[in-house]
Amino acid sequence: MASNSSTSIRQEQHPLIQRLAHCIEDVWQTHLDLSPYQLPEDLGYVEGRLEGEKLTIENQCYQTREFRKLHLELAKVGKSLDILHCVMFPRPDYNLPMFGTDIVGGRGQVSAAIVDLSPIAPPANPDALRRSLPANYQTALQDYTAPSFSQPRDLPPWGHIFSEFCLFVRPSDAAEEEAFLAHVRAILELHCQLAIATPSTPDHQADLLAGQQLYCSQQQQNDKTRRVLEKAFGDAWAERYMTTVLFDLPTQ
Ligand code: BLA
Repeated sequence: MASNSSTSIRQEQHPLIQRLAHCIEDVWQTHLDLSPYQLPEDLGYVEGRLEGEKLTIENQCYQTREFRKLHLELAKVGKSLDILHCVMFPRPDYNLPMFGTDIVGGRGQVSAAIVDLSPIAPPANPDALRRSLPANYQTALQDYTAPSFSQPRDLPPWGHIFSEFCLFVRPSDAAEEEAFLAHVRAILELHCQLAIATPSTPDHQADLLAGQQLYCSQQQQNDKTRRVLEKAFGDAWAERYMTTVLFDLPTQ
């Protein structure tokens, strides 16, 4: 599945990132029927260097019956920063949450590891702050015990898009890295299994698109991601990349 170039960047990355990338591909291939997805122009493999260190980005993208876009990105900034980013965008005629994970590490240490199934459908109760997860996801996640970590991290102000089950930590040792990997695998397997069992319901598309729109506009406010991209590629390129590759919306 991986191209030769992605094999090469991967071999240089933090071991947790290598293992998580392999895990995501494995779960996708096992549970889903993958077709290719064309990224805008040639944004599959990108290298940039404006100030400071070289940034290399490698993207893999697929689509399936239920998902408009499955995106796995690996990025490397010089020798100091390794990044894994993955988002699964549902088609708007499927009432599914948004799976997202991000790992940021470097120099042997992971500083941020986050995974969530984020709610997209309008809240069941109009006064509720959060959008809501489908009932079968809610039940499955309530029944599942997530591992605990010694260094939980606080979400930034734009992070209200994430669910109550969101896990955001700084793994403190090899055992916690292992626990994070196992947790992402469990969440991803659950998601793939529930997604393929979910029927298409075309009548809620506008609401579900609005939910995805909110998710993307909040993620686009992540200044830490934006700054890394701006330093290597400039402001306009970073804006285009964040809105067309990382957090784009269906063109319809
Ligand atoms: C944090 N993301 C970060 C950080 C960097 C990046 C440098 C700061 C690390 C830290 O605080 O320890 C950089 N992430 C990137 C770059 C890309 C990337 C350059 O994906 C891509 C090229 N981010 C996501 C997704 C989620 C996410 C899908 O892309 C969640 C599902 C979350 N990343 C996320 C959060 C933070 C973060 C919540 C912490 C932000 C903060 O504390 O302000």
